[in-house]
Amino acid sequence: MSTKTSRIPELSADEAAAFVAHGDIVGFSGFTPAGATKEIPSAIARRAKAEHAAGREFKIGVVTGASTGDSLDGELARANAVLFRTPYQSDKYLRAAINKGETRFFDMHLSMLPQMARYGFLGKFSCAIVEAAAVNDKGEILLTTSVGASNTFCHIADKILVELNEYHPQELNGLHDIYEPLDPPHRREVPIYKCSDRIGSPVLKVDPAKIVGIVRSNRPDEIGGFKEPDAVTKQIGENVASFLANEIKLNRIPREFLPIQSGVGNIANAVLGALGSNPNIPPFEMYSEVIQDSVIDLMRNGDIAYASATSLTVSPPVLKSIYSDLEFLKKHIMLRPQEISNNPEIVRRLGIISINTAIEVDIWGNVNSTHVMGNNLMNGIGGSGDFTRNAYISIFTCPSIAKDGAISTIVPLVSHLDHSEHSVQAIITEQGIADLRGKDPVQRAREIVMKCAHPEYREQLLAYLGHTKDGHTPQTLQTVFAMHQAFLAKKDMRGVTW
Ligand code: 0RQ
Repeated sequence: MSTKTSRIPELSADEAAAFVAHGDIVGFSGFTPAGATKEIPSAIARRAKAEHAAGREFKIGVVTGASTGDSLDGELARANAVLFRTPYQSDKYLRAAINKGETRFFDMHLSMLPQMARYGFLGKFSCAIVEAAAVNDKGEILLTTSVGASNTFCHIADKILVELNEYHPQELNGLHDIYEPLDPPHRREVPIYKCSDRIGSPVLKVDPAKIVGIVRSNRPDEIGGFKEPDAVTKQIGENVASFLANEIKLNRIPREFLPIQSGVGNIANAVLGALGSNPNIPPFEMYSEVIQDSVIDLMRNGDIAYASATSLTVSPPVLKSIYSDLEFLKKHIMLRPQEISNNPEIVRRLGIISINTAIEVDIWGNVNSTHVMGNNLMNGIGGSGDFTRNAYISIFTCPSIAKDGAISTIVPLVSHLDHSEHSVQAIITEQGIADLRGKDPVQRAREIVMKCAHPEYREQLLAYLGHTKDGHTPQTLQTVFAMHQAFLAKKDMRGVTW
């Protein structure tokens, strides 16, 4: 693409921030810290602080692809500049503001965010602020390490500010595939039949008249490293790998295997590592939302053949190493809008095996991915629902205990519900594998307690199950939250009697 930008003014970050007013709804690029804007949100935070110091209100609606980095969520939260936030976050300052009720947060399936924004359900977007590796007078924008919802934000916002980050080479051209479906009643099928199908444009095309300025930067994504797998996460990973290897043996997964979706974090990293090193699992493809460090290692070893996602969430040293071999990168990786990477139609068509992490799971198979003890938001549902509900096999992983055993992650009833028993097919902890397919509620409960609960909690949970024989799902409403109440009262779920 040409990089001629003589018609677009170059601005300082503070000049760009002046385009954003109190009460505006702003769509920022970024899906995880990958591809998130940095200079302009920091300048908006400075502006908010100055406005507050002068006794004026200044808060904006912050919409992104998913979580972002400290320069966006952290700085804006510390400046008390976030009126509302959606669809996902993982920043400790923002989380605190949300849990204190200072910032409104609504938790959304990530595939739905772009269409809800287009339908007008979230309000009028005044501005899109996106990070780019290149931009030109024709309104072509080459995105960086994520696509997220940037395409939609640029199409629906009144004006666009581009943060031109020279850290990212222009040779990235060819990594992205930008495709936005038409809205009902004109929508057609999304024509992706295998992970590597390319259906859109390598650059984002916008109305050039809407680009009001370019701010130059040169900064890596604010992505931290991962903890090395410990005994528990390693065991969870090995259990997932042996479950899937056995499914191949039983001819329930085709020999050539099916595409994998995997969440982010330390457990997901360990699971991918275990899949890669299991000799009974063939080299596989990923149709996922996030590509993290472990995927790149597995790709170099030939264990992962291809990965389609919406973000390249790798640590700066790993990104540097792949930027030194861009042809390898473009041969094996494609970044798509989150509306496509997480699209339920494609998940169902490709037969994706989804692997996500739970905070707690109940004995019936319901999963809580987002809240601690019913009240406090952790991060959000992210893409876990997009994949789980539509997967070929949907798996949730978690350690059987948290906080040194004071919490059992297996409980009589989840204190918040994100994924219901109807969508969840297997639960895997370091203790074992609960296969819920084809089982009624009582069979599922026995399977989960015996295979997945920590031995310290097994008797207690079985005693709950034996409490009543009433009904199809023999629940006892009077005591169902006794373990949670015990934790709130004495910081320990052990020793509850029914
Ligand atoms: O707390 O950090 O204080 O020790 O929760 O738990 O075990 O380190 O797991 O980092 O993988 O996060 C579900 C939050 C897991 C994440 C969740 C405490 C525990 C620890 C973190 P500490 P771990 P992870 C792809 C798909 C939803 C979105 C999703 C998540 C902290 O995976 O946000 O799946 N998922 N997206 O001690 C109280 C319990 C607990 C508990 C754990 N039962 N009660 N605290 N903890 N269980 C990503 C995207 O969509 C972008």
